[in-house]
Amino acid sequence: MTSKNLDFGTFAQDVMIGLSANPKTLPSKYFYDAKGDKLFQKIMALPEYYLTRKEFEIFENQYEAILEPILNLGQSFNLVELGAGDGLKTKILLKYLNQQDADFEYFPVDFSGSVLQELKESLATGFPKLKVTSVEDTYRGALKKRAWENGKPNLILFLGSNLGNFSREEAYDILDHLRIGANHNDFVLIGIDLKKNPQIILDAYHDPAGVTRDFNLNLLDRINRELNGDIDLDSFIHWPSYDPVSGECRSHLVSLKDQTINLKALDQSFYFEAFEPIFTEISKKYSLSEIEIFAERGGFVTIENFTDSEQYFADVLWQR
Ligand code: AVJ
Repeated sequence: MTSKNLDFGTFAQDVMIGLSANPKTLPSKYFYDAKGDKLFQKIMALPEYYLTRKEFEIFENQYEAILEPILNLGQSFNLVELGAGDGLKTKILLKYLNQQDADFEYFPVDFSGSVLQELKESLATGFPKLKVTSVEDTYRGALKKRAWENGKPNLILFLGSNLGNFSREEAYDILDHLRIGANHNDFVLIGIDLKKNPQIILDAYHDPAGVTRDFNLNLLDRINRELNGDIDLDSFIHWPSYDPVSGECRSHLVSLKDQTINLKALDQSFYFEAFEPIFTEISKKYSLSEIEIFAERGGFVTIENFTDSEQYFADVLWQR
């Protein structure tokens, strides 16, 4: 069986479980098929989606300080990236590491095979001598298998507020996997979206151009395409909300009417009451003090918190 078949099985199973639950849910990791990857690229270019630009600013202005601790080891090392995406920010690091003649290998990890393929191609052009080994897996799967383990120190990147896609409890579980997956003295750089004016946060997930709406609805479109569904996408609306207490931005798809959807590939139907929601994504925001508690509970020492000029975003550097 190929890994594609495995993914397909998992998607079918997870859709089955999610739509049978009350309240209904669908896992956000399934946003990222070829169409979802393209939509996310468009999201990153939206004026409202400040996250990417802010983290880019941090990297552009502070790459030397970010890389100083790993370079100071004076040894060959591994650069591991969980959720590599298009690698735009990472390329700033790669460029500097090349200038410094650093001896390292790059291990991009992503759940999307199409993303890894594109990344590999763009790296082959921009960084022809770079040793790249891509890992198609979930964060937890990759941290358990540790395809990069070769006795060298690791700098593990977990950028782009990807940790925000997990609730507090799940985030603790991911951090456990990180602690267990990292060796003593390894470094971890985590990109975290900070709590800020709630309007700014909500706007980032509710753009007037409707790109985020299409991104969210792609889950239903993907069900139609891959599971032979008959879902009328116009009968659902994209509904994000932000709770400034928990820092949770939560996205839903709300059924505008009483309806039954049929998924022929699963030989299943699911009934929706009018205005019944499907919970699709959490994008959690943190304060710097909450992050410090995370580091301590996770068994890491904070080396430095890098932030942008407006303190919208942080990249925190921890050592195991
Ligand atoms: C890629 C998970 C960081 O949560 O901000 C963007 C995904 N969802 N707009 C985020 C996303 C809606 C994004 N992450």
